[in-house]
Amino acid sequence: NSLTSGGCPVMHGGNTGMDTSPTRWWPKALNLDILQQHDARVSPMDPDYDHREAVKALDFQGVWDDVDKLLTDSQVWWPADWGHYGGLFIRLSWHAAGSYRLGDGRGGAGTGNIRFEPLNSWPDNASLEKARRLLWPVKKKYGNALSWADLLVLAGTVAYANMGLKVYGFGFGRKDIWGPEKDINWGSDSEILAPSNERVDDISDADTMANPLAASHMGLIYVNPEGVNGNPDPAETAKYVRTTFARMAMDDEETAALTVGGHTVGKAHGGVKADQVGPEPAGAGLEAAGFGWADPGNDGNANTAHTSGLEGAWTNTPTKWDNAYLNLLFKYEWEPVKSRAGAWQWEPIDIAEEDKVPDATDPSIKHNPIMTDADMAMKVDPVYREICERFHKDPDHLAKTFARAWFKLTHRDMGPKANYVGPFVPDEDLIWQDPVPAGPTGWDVDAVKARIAESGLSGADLIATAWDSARTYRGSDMRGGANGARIRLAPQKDWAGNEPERLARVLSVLEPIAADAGASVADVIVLGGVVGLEQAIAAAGADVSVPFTPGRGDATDAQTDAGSFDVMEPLADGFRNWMKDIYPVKAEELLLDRAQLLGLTIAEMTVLVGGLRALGVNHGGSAHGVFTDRVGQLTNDFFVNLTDMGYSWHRTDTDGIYELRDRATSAVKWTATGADLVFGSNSVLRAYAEVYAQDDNGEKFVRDFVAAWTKVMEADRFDLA
Ligand code: HEB
Repeated sequence: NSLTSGGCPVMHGGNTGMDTSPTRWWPKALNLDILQQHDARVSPMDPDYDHREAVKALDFQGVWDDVDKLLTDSQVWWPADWGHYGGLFIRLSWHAAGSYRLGDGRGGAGTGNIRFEPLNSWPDNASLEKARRLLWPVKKKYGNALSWADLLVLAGTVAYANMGLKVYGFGFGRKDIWGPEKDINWGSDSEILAPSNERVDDISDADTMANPLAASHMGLIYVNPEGVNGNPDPAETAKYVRTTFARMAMDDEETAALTVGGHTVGKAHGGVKADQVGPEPAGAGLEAAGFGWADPGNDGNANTAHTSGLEGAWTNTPTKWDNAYLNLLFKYEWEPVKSRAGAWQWEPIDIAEEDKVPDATDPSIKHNPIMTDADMAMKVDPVYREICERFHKDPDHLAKTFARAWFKLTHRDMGPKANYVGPFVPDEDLIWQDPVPAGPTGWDVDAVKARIAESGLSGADLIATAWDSARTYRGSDMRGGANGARIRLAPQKDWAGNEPERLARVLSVLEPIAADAGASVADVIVLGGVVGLEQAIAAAGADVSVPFTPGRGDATDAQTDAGSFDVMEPLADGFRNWMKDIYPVKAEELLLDRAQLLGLTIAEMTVLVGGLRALGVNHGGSAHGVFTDRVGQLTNDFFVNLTDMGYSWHRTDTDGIYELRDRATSAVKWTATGADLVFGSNSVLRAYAEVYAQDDNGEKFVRDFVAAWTKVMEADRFDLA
């Protein structure tokens, strides 16, 4: 501690480094930071700034043209290979987008997070900080309307178009963040680039990699280019390519197209031995100006740059979209050799002079083309090989498949098409966008409310069904939610978390009501929640109405990629006090994770849990955490009783289940889970629970509950913005 050490005369009482967090002594305590990111105090923009509106005024063609000009405007401080930044910009876009994982929807290009740690300083992202610096004049010129997040993926798209690919389209509309994303678990590896063994159970089976991780090492976007744990063996690498790309929602054909198309342009950079390279940006001195990986061998020419340690280009036409990659891959036998920097790569045996690659600085010098172990996997793995042989014979098929896969790669975490802005948005609906048709709005809301109220469904039925339909939403990739009413389709209707029998019974009542009124089922499910809540509020003696905005649509089976919805299945829902199984992760951690995906604040999570307990909507009707004698009324009893010292808390023989006993009589009054008691035991959550337990906040509790509830119900209403 600088206050007590060394007698330094400078007052240093603030925690200004990363190593002095005041809570570091209790690493197992619940860390609520993930609910406190990107809030109003963090953003430098005016409070009324709305990026979704601002981006609409962007000069889209102007940005495109300016990026296009930049491609061949080589700068002395980072000269372009062959005078063309296309390869570098494409790698920037790909690494920005490629951190996405389907499992929890986190990662990806959507927030511009590659500008911040850890991604900014990951070894795999070396030199991409230079690519962003090259793009800065465009960002500076177009200002607020052009987010970094958009520019990062636009750059590679413009580059492909410039080099001759017919690109599929581009949507603007990504919103920047202003600091590291704290919610993403990138793995628990002991160090950056730790052996893959730390994240797989069985190194020969890539599918045993810890979920939802989608890279073979901490610090890489996908796989080790030199081979599994650095040992060249394309058949083994193929398994890791398949697993990591599948976890990013890419099938074999898309994966092959991306790999082939990616390495059709640009080069790898192995200037000096790895141990001579300077520290990454976050570890470098101030005078590095935000750059990292200083390379002592760099003499100011492009051909001395260092990035990955592999060295060379894949084709002899590295600034053109063409079929040269597959021509060379299939024409020659390849052998593993060490690059000048000491990395494993593959080079052709007995290559003809005309197939050699001109040097990036001096075209009179010729080099062997190279392949990474992952490129060789395209030839060695039988499935990839068959796909690549087809691409080789039919370059048009490759171009089309690649263009679509590139669009998916760079837009996958933007949610539905309603979030795309600008003139380059393709018309076609794509299944991975989870399309939802617009829903009717002209119907009589009050009449439908009356029919729901008379339908015989209980408040708990209505509230639980509405909650279940909406709780799948995840802000990480803007998928899920109540819109589309996919809860009535496979696979969701059969998820254990949705209590399939109860759900079928409730839907059989609500669907005819929707049909009669000309409303969507999606709207009527949410409206059912409104009816149930308003009854529960009235029963508690309060008078607060619950907002409702119609217009949700009903998706069809044909609009639903059932396979890609499997990852959306809730395996736990702390809001309904349920876990499908016993997991190594605690109930309260799963609750926190879900609250973050729903975009909730700590207060919103707290008020929702307490309110839902009082409403008696636990999964399977369980009584855990229902600390009230008037179940079904929207009261703050959960918080009042949680904070009441009249009860003592006890573990039971069942792991994760607790008892609350009356101190006077020792009688068991209630039972609870960690997702209940954490609101009384964790110091931060207790502070929030006390707010809602207070005598003066009974009405605030109801108002806050309704606001948080409505936020969840409308989380996916991008059509309203
Ligand atoms: Fe790549 C580059 C690896 C995929 C695109 N890559 C590169 C490199 C490496 C790699 C190592 C070098 C770097 C330097 O600079 O040094 N990749 C890889 C792997 C994979 C990949 C392992 C998996 C399979 N890529 C990919 C994709 C894409 C790409 C998918 C897109 C689409 N890359 C790329 C580019 C480049 C690279 C463009 C170049 C850069 C320059 O030029 O700078």
